[in-house]
Amino acid sequence: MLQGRGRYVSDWDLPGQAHGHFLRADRPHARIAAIDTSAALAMPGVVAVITGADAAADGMQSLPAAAPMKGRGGAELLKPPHPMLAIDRVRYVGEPVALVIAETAAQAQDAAEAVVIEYEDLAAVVGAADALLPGAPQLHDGVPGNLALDFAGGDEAATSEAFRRAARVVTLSAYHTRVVGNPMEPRAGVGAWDGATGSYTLYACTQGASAMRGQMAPVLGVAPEKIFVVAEEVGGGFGVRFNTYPEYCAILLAAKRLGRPVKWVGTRSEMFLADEQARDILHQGEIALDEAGRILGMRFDFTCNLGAYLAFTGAFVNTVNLVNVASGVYDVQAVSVTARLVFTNTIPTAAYRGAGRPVSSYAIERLVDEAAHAIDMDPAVFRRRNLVPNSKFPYKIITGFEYDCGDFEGVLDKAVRESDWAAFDARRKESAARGRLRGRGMSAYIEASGAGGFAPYDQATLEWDAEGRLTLYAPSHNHGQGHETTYAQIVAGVLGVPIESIRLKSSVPDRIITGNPTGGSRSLLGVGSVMLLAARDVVKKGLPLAAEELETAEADLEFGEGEYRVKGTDRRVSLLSLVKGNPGKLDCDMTGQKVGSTFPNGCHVAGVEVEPETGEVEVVRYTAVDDAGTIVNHQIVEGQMQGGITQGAGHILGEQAVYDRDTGQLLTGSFMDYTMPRAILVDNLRVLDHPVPTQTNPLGAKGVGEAGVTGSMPCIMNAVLDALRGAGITRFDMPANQQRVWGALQAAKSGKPRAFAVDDLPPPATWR
Ligand code: MCN
Repeated sequence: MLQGRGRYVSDWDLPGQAHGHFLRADRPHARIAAIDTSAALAMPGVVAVITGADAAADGMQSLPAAAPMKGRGGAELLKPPHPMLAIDRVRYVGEPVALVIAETAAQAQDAAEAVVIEYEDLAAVVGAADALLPGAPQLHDGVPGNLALDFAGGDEAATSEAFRRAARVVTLSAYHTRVVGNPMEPRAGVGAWDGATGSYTLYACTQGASAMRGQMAPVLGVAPEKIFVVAEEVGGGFGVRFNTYPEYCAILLAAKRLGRPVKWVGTRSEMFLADEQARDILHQGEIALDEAGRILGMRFDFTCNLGAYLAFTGAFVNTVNLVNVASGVYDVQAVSVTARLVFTNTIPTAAYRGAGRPVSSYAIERLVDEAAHAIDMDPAVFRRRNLVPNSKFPYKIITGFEYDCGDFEGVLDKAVRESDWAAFDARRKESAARGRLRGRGMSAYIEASGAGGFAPYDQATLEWDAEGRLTLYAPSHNHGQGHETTYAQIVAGVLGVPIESIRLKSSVPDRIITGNPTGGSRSLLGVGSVMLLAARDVVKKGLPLAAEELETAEADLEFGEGEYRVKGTDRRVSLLSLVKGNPGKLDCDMTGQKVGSTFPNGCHVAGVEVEPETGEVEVVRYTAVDDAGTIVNHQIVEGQMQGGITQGAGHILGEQAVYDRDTGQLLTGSFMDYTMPRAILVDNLRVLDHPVPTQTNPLGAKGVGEAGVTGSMPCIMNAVLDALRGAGITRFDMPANQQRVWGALQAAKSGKPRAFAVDDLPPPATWR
């Protein structure tokens, strides 16, 4: 990378390649009456135009989707077909309708304008709540009322009973705004077909080849082993590079049809219309309290916007990840979660850093804060009173999951201490003296990381070269998480070889490594654990070789610092000399056992200042105390937390994808309209470890890649509202952008306060 030799997807060029351009739907919902490609085919350089009908004629199938949980009464998730190129009907602005292939990318783009599509417009709906209304436009045959799944988790009866006993009930509804992932590298792909072996190769920006292979195999109608996915540098993933996409399948089909590679490089504007988006969830929450401020029960109802089709992880984020930590860090056994997964005429939504857990954490931690304020109790004291005490681990939560270990009390106490929580009034006064409103917010979050149920196991391969350099092959892809460093640290730590002699590779041509891609903050505890086991296996394999070399029994040997020693003597042989003398014998191919979920948790405290004249919010202090289990590399963990916290701050303070309700167009389709967070968004950010190692994986590690987002979103919003309370505002919700904050302040000043938050929704029937 430093020498400029890093290869992103658009850096790959294959001999004889043609270039593709996708013609996309310019309207949200319409029947395709006819497509005329004749003028386009006559344009200079044009090789072919492929439509949905062509793909269907070639036997191409729907993109698949995971169905992790059933709905009420065992109902199945409804999965309508998701074609790679629209057939008969388009359902969102940006949906690929045709792939134009030409000798150059510019020729393909020009020719796309000559494709004539005759549409018959249909009524469209972009909001999930609207799509559920009687008479709403219907997106798919076989999905009545646009409802893909009516999901219920937890214990509804126990929860209702807790609410009947409550001395006080506090409610909070919120809309979790829709966001665009926006990795730095716009999506691109180069597809190739090898007729001799009947196999496809795809160069793609991906978080891991195995997921892509598994998802594309049923679409293309080949075994997963017939698909190779290559990715060297990937400019960011953030969850939206986890799944395969229609475009990837279409360029592979095109490569097969034409017998030559096809390359497509998306633009930033295209990514606003073509990458999976995230969140867009309306929720309603309710908490039941007793006289002493103890939580008796909580219930949440989510209305989740799936977009026009079910993305592979679309149902996952809105079911499993909304219930797996439904009671948060609190000792409460009466919790229920319901969610309705709804189709609308928008871009499909899917996993995005946190993948449902930030939504769950936001619902819990905003509600808990609201409850503390409602009973006039310090939010830190209220939380402390309700935490799962250390004496109760392992703690089984009502939705079936188990927190194996933790020290929630110690984490919160440390956050209170380190953030100087008690001296807040002095800081508030000091800010007020400068004309600024100051607020303090807390969140005590927990999330499930790591189960990685998409692959049967994780594989790691360790291969030595003749010079004693080691290459590690992993199924997970590194695109900013520092795997080259941490996996190498783990292996070097066991083998005692120089860390700089270790290389990491994943997603390489002609090699299939089974396992989970990068996602769910599981790479360290899943793949990292297998690296540890593989390194230990190398030491074991070297034992007979060392014994032979030293003419002694294996039992007389010990291994440390890269050498085998005859115990109690100075006779020794280095691992590297055995590697060089026995080519291939010390390579290792290891498959690890499936690891379970881990439960990273923490307590975050944010201090914000609001400038009343402009509505600008600044995060002026942030203290994060996190339990990520055993830490392999603090600097990397700190970087991951900084990134996650800033990403969460970006979502709260500005990011929002907005659709026009009337036209179904994405109004925030470029960086002119969509606020991307900046690195400087969170000032004075401190990340402190509070490790409680888990027994659920050999490393004792818990995931960190997403925890920052899960912790920071409710924390910062709680702080903003706390600041606004100083101006008499009691209800406000994300996005806390300048315009909305200023609007709320102006309304409060004028004596006609307006709620900059969703209205309280009528309670779902099952709650009463
Ligand atoms: N680590 C550690 N000690 C721990 C836990 C983790 O040293 N106790 C290290 C790991 O070795 C690894 C890093 O921290 O180098 C992150 O590890 P982990 O929590 O296992 O997460 P993953 O590597 O699986 O990364 C996935 C996670 C996800 S799901 C998203 S989304 C995300 C994220 O990581 N996308 C990112 N962080 C990102 N960072 C960058 N720069 N770019 C993205 O797209």
